[in-house]
Amino acid sequence: MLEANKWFTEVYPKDGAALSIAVKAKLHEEQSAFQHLEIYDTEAFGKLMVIDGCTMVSSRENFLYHEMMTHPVLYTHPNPKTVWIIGGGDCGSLKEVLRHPEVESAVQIEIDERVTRLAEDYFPELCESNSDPRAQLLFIDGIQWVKDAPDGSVDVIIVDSTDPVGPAEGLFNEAFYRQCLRCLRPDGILAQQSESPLFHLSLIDSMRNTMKAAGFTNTRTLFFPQFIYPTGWWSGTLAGKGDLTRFREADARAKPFATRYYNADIHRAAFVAPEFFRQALGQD
Ligand code: AG3
Repeated sequence: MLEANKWFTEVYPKDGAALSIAVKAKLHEEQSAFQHLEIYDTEAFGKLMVIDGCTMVSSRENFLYHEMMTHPVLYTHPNPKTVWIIGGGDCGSLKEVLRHPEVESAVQIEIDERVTRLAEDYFPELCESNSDPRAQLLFIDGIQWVKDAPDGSVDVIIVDSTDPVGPAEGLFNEAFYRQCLRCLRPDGILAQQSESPLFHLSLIDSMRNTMKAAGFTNTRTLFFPQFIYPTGWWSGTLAGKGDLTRFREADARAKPFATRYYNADIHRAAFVAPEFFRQALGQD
């Protein structure tokens, strides 16, 4: 018999499903100024961070998300020198971005400083590049940051947010995308986590339409597994004015750092859309 209190469960009420992870102990719990934060020690997934009841990061498999939210967009961009990460407080995306030697500056703009402080305590491996001289960690509202930033001041913006409810809601609308487009240089690319292709197809559709309404000419969605997120299958969506099928393949094949999921063949494969997705949303 399994005891109820041995399990962390995230319920997806609209989808008639739930995910449970066996836990050894709850290590931390607090209400920050923005959200409810929990850290668990789990039986099989290492540490687990939960925000407002939603799984965010596990030690065992966060590499999938963090590699796929960073390397595909950075090897699509012809020459990414400056990168902003909106959200991403656990610092996992920042760490992957900084593996690229051509990146000269990476700014993480996280609204909730407590997420980063907890990551430093419980996921130190994600924070190991925080003291890189190219890194800047800001604890301010990303929406305000893009509003205030000068035109054409960044090459890649990565939106590494929670689900589009609560503090992250304003990161999925036309006004935000317009500001991102204004801040991007001509070859610039916006990359945003875009939820589950199976559960959230209409969200992905509306994100892509909203990106286009904001002035981006091209969008492209990529797919990757993520066990702890709804359906275990996740996506990221790129938006740009340039050709998003470009790929610095030779650079990706010769990447000067190790990865556990991403490689040049995964890059090509990840952008291949399943049939139901193409039928609903079109080819790109
Ligand atoms: N950001 C996407 C998390 C979405 C999870 N949703 C859920 N469990 N319902 C993850 C942040 C990693 N840096």
